This record gives sequence, structure tokens and C-alpha cells, in this order.
Amino acid sequence: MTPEWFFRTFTDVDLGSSNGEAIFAREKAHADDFDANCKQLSKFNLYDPLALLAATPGANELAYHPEVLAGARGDVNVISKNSTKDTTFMKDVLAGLAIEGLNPLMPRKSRTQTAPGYPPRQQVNEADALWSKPLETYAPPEYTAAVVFKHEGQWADPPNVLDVKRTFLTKTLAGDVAVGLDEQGRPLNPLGRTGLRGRGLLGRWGRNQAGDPLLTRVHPEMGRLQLLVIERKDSGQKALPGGMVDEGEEIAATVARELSEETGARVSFEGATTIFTGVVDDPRNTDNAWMETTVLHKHLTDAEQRQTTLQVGDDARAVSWINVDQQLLASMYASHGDYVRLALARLQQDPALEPLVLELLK
Ligand code: RP5
Repeated sequence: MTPEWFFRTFTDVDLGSSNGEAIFAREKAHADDFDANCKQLSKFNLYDPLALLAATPGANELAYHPEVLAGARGDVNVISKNSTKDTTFMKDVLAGLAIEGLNPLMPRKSRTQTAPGYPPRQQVNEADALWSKPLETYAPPEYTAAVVFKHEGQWADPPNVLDVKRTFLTKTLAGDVAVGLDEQGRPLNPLGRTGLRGRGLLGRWGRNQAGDPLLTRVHPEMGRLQLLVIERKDSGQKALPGGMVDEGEEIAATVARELSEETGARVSFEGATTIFTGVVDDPRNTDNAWMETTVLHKHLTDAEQRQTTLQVGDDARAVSWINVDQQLLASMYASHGDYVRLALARLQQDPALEPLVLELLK
């Protein structure tokens, strides 16, 4: 990491221009620049698991919400000796570096995939995705499914966004924060441009809230770590048996209700561990409507799993306990594979389960 790399990564200044060179020279002249201080960063480096976790799509919002995420490009941050001692600041810097460095390798599903009936998206490079970056060529198609207009006043908002009487929010670990609006007052997806305007198949402008049950167990005879999955009717992909939060419903109640509707399993999620809360990288997402979820994890004991019987229902085509392996994690719907990885990291803390987790991640 040279000062030049750092500068290119965090600013939109064109280093090739004479102005750019002058700005770079000025920033580099600071006595306490990054290059001088990085030797002291013995406790933090790019392989810091926290930084890598933060670089995983979706997961960054679980670990913590790095401030550098929002409008990361802008002024150069001069890292002084004192700031290297500030753990929170350094975590944000390293997460920012990891996100910037690794993101182009992980195209988001909400920019590259669509759901049935959707028109093709305008192609958006990851580097152009943030709203803070002007993109003159951006003129995506507009699409809202007929079924959404048909259900106005039930699960869908009015077609005119100005008739919606609520503030548009997104969930972060720090709580709910307001999202940006476009010139027509439509909420803007916090993950950036998706190549499609309108609401697609999603009823609400802005966030559409879901809850997801993440149930794991050790198979009683085979001794393998397993996950409860459904096969979705829309895409045929393996997925967590989640669904939409009803008006005023507590998340633990949503998760238990959806689990029972889709899989027949009856499990209480009071006191379960929250694995993730925030925007889902869902192929239905658009610039103006997106999925958010809270994932609750429960690892069933032998006694609990013996009482759990399965029966497929609702949006699911099939339901089953399935061995967790890399192939499953890579092919699950939306960000669900990432959530399972986070649950595995949690299970790994238990000495009895650690060998099983290590085995399946080989
Ligand atoms: C995903 O969509 C969520 O994680 C949740 O699993 C699901 C909710 O939507 P439906 O299954 O109700 O369509 O983004």
C-alpha cells in the first residue's frame, strides 16, 4: 500500500491531470501520512478477520457499520500517529480498504440477476454503483409488476411515492437511518445503483422487511452439520424459510410463523441469536425498492430436533435438512449463503462443534 494507491482508492481525483498531481503532492507532504504510519499497524492488517468479514456483501452490516462505507470517496484521510491508536477509526479504515479492494470481485446479485418477469437491467460496474458517484450514462428501465399495482392498499404502496406517509429508512447496526431520495422523492437503495427503477415485484417503496429462520442441527446418525432449507418456487434455489414481516409484528414472531408456514416446524425464537440485520442482496431489488431482513439463528439440540417434524407448505416447493458444504453456500438464494457462513463462525466457538465446522469448510 503506497500513498499513491491509497490516494487512488479513496479519491475521485484523476492523478494524470495537473490538478490531480498537485493535490496528491500536497496530501503526501503531510508528515503523518499513511506510509509513515502503516509500520505501526501491527494489530491491524488487511487480513484482519473483521476487515474481511466487513468486506463480505451484507455481512459488513453485521460486524459493524464502517463510516467509510457511505460516500467513501472524497477527501483523503490523513492517518496520524494518534489515529492509529483509535481502534474504531482504524477498523473503519481497514474495512474501507477491504471493501474497496475486494468488492469488484463480488458482483452483487441485485445488479446482475433478475426475478421472473423483469426486463434486463442496465449494466452497472461495481465501481460506479455508489450514488455519490455521478454517472451521466445512467438511464435504467423502469419496472413495477402488475401484481404490485393490483395489491395497492393491501401489501403494496400507492404508485405515487409522494402519497406514502412515512420516512424511508434502512437498518444498520447503529439503528434505523434515513436513506437518500432521488429528484422525484423516491428512496434510493443503500447498496447503490441496480440498473432498474421502480419497485419490480416488491410492494413497498424503500425497504421491504423480512425475517429469516436459520436452523442448524447435527444429524443424529451421520454426525454431519445440517441446515434446514426450502426450495423456493420462484427460482428453484435452496433458501432459508423466511418471509415478510406483518404490520407491527415482532421479528421473533415473524421468524417462527414463517418457519411453521413453510416447513411445518414449530420452534420458538425468543432469545435466539441475531446473525444479521440489514439489506439483502436479493435479485428482486431495484433502485427504489429492496429487501431487508433479520436472520435469527438457533442450533437444535438432539431433543429439540426429535420433536421437529417437517411438512412443506406456502411458498416452498420442498423442505429438507441438508448437509452444509461450500457448494450449498455458493448456490443459495440472495445473501443466504453469507448468513450461513456467519452462523458457522458462531458454531465454531463451541468446542464440540468446531471439528464439524472445520470439516465442512475444507
Ligand atoms: C429474502 O426474501 C429474505 O431473506 C427472505 O428469505 C425472503 C422473503 O421474501 P419471500 O420469500 O416472502 O418472497 O430477501
